Amino acid sequence: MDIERVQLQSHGDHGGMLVSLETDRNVPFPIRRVYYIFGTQQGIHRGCHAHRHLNQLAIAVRGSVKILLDDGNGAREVLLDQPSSGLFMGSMVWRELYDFSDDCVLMVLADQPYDPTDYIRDYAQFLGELSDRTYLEGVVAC
Ligand code: T46
Repeated sequence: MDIERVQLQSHGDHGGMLVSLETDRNVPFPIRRVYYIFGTQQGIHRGCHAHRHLNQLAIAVRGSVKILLDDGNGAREVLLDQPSSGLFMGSMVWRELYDFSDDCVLMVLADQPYDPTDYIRDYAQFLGELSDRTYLEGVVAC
């Protein structure tokens, strides 16, 4: 699965902490966009889609959230609850976000501008596009 936990170095002392995000140092892509999600109500699920091309790094800079990740071959759940811990999510990974704490602020760095046509919002369509890709890769390999 094209996901990875990224441990972010914290700088600081008893006076406070600082985490720096830098392309090619601890962010594995050129940063083209930053957005953050906050004020999510209890019981709400966000996401519920995959991206055809987009790569992202998500960090719970405050509070916590759970993310279900599914690449069509299996699913796993990741808890983000530390500002020093990031989650890289590559393209063609279905994601659902839930159990947001009241104070959660989830910051996301992305390697592309916002593009609604990059979203796959239907799970059956997601599985279909995955199998199309697998077939085409097999053809190229021959
Ligand atoms: C993802 C998860 C973790 C914009 O105008 N610009 C943006 O850059 C984004 C991300 C969203 N929007 C608008 C589009 C919608 O009207 O903000 C509204 C909420 O977006 P969405 O329903 O896509 O939000 P989430 O929380 O379901 O998903 C977002 C990202 O879209 C997605 O890429 O991986 O956060």
